[in-house]
Amino acid sequence: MKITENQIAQVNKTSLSFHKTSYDYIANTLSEKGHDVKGIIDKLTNFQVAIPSWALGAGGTRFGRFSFYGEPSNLEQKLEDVGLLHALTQTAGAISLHIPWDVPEDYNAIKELASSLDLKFDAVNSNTFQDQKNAKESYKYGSLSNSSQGVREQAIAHNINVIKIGKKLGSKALTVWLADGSTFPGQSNFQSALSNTENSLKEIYKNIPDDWKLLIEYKPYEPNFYSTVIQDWGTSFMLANACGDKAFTLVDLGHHLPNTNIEQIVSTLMLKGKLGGFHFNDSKYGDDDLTVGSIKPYALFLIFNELVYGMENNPQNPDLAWMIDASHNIKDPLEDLIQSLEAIQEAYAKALLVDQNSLRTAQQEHDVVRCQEIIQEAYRTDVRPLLEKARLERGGALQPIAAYRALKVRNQLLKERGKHTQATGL
Ligand SMILES: [Mn+2]
Repeated sequence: MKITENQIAQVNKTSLSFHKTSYDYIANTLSEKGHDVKGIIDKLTNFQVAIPSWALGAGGTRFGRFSFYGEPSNLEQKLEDVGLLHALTQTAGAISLHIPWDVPEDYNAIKELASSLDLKFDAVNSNTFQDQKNAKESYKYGSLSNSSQGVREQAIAHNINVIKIGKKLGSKALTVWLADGSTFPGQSNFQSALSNTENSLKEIYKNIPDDWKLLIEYKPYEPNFYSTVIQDWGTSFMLANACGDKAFTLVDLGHHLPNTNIEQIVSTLMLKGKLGGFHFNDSKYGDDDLTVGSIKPYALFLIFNELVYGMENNPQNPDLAWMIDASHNIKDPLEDLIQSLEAIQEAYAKALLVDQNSLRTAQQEHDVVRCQEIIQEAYRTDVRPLLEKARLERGGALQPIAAYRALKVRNQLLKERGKHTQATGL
């Protein structure tokens, strides 16, 4: 299934007049306050977030999985789904593949399909947290950190193979997330596990092309419940430094213990030029993988405030790889992703409204109340008409969820693919 610009234009007709009224109001108000509204719209238009191939099916928990039907069952259909999201939102212009779930059979055909849908290939992801069929070694007790050299070598070889696949597709980064760690005290020697991981990452790093990045993701717990080898940003930062200039830390919002000040982590890493990638989701308790902005929208805004500050003031930090890394246990995955994309754009737009000069002055004058007023003035602005305008200018839907429903997308997918298709993923 493909959504045409004409279909979207038809659906947009019903809300065009309301959009004009609300956009004119906010554009005039912001202009009067000295904001460059066109500049903000341009930034929103250029902000593209990758969709991971594993987020297109119903997620699940270890207790059960409830399909939403019509799920993509092969790589072509996964690309089609991201194409649908991109057509509606104009902000999902990339897909992030997971190896071995998404190894293309025909590289040229896949690349052609992607370009026909206006999609790029974002970071490729390796998988050493599951055993693959016919694998010689098992990752039960870790991969890059494993005390067995044979296991480490298998995991390193897998990552090098993922780089090769990514190169053929035009991808520019490898993301490594390890499930390595221990579940019981005494099970693992912390120092050996960390040294092994560092040495393994250095071997992988040797194969990172010059125009690529190695993104090292961290997580405090789960699937191991006592220790994780790369447990926090500090460990990831240390390993990235040990590897070299092309290695960076990747921040996943859900990979923090409750109440961690993530915006400060973002700020520190950007100052040091070592923030390479970002995974969006939201959580109440742990790595809940909920819709972005559904639980803590203010925290998301504060994080974006630091990202915007870093993008404007830290030329030492490279462009970031943005991706949604969420699960959808009980929602239509595509609707959930649309909501996440909207929340990301909303937080970004609000962060762009923070009056950085006034904030700097208020900070220097130690006017704490004024500092808060400046931040919250931006947060309280309803920026949704700006998002609508950015989508409209690129031929997207004014109201993507409403359009998705009006065009009966899930019904159509169900008809084309059948009820019981199942996507690979988490
Ligand atoms: Mn992640």
